Amino acid sequence: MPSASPRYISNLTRDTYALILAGGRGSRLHELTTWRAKPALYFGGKFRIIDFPLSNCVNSGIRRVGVVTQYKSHSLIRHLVRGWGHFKKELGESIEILPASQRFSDNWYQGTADAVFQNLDIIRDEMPKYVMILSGDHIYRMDYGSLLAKHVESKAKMTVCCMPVPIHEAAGAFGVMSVDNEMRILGFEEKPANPTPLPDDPSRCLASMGNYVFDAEFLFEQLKRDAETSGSERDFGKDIIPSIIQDHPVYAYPFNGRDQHEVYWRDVGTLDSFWQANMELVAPVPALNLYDKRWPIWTYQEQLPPAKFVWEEENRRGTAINSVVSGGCIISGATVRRSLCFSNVRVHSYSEIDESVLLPDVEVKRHCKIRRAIIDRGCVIPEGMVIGHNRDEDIARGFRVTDNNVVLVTREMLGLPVGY
Ligand code: ADQ
Ligand code: ADP
Repeated sequence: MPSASPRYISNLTRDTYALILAGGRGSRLHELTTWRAKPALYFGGKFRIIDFPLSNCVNSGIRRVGVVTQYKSHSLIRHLVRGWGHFKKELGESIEILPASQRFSDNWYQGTADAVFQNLDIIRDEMPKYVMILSGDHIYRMDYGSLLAKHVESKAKMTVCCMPVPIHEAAGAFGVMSVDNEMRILGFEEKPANPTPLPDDPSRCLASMGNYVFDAEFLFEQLKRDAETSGSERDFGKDIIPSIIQDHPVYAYPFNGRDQHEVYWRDVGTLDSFWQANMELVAPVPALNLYDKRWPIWTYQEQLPPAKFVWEEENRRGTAINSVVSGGCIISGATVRRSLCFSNVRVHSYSEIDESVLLPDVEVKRHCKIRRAIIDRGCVIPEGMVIGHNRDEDIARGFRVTDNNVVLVTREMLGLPVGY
């Protein structure tokens, strides 16, 4: 007998429409998001960031999803069409791409609430009982079924996912809330300079993850009211939440990870945090489990030959240690340590790669030395180039070097034509 699937479709998830907000600019990722929106950014050896909320939806049994796009959406849309285009309308499944199409006004989406408001008719057509609004920017595994169950059980009109975060990390970065013993939200401030600490832990506060569940009718009413309110920035964190917590039951839902063991949630908003979060994955036992068959992370997968390691002679050993290497890669006579090689990466003889993230289609020619670097898609690193060993030299070459000495190299910086 096959074992019962741990994934299930409950009435709650069936009655839910999820809207993933994927329009963010991600400006602190600099040249890495010049050509792609942050949710389209590569992550973890073969994924894109958007694959995480999308996989959470599918694994939780939510099969009706809209993805709201705006900024530099070409790469994102291509990925969605290739990787997520197989949903079948006849089976009640759909993934719809909702671009800022200026359908109701001359404006692009203003805040996050406006991005939802401008798609109200599309959501209404689906007649969901619950609408889940998810950030497309974060890496985590979460069973949205438990969140929906809690939302219904507490008779909330809106539920906000939250987690305790050190005060210094939350200040100016997250929405921060205070709650009563039942987790009803009593106060909410969007990105306060001085967040209110938790009553039992002065070093931490309760931060919003930017993921919300609404009773559908309540959401529709509030979005209409907000659209008629002058001075509103049309944003969930700035406008909607603070304006409803007094008169309506709005609850906080603490995020516990996929299975209570893994409280992993990352906002890879900067080059340093992007590099760091990728590095965490090459640890012998990473905090994020990508190998859990019960919670697969789905993505677009090109048909590629297996990764190959060529050891030609004693001083040309093709090896990768504590690294992840994707399909289509050939590591020939080179050493790769604590690094991630995305699809189709080539590393040639006598080169050494340490603590680096090599995005798809990168080629490293012979005799290169690369350390603490993010090499953008399609870069060809010329023979003998040394990266990440001399800060001044890297800056002089036009590479971007962070305060933490992480080096970003793009095709443009190498003088290669863009638009690979
Ligand atoms: P931020 O992440 O700073 O704070 P925002 O920049 O509005 O809020 O982005 C939220 C999500 O919406 C992101 O996934 C982004 O890509 C997307 N997005 C932003 N503007 C959009 C637009 N016009 N159209 C489509 N998509 C858009 C929010 C909350 C905080 C919370 C943090 C957690 O406001 O309260 O603490 O998320 O990261
Ligand atoms: P290097 O500069 O390290 O010598 P090469 O591109 O010459 O790099 O490739 C070295 C080795 O990698 C080859 O001898 C072969 O074993 C393997 N290799 C390269 N390309 C392919 C390929 N298309 N299919 C299979 N193996 C390949």
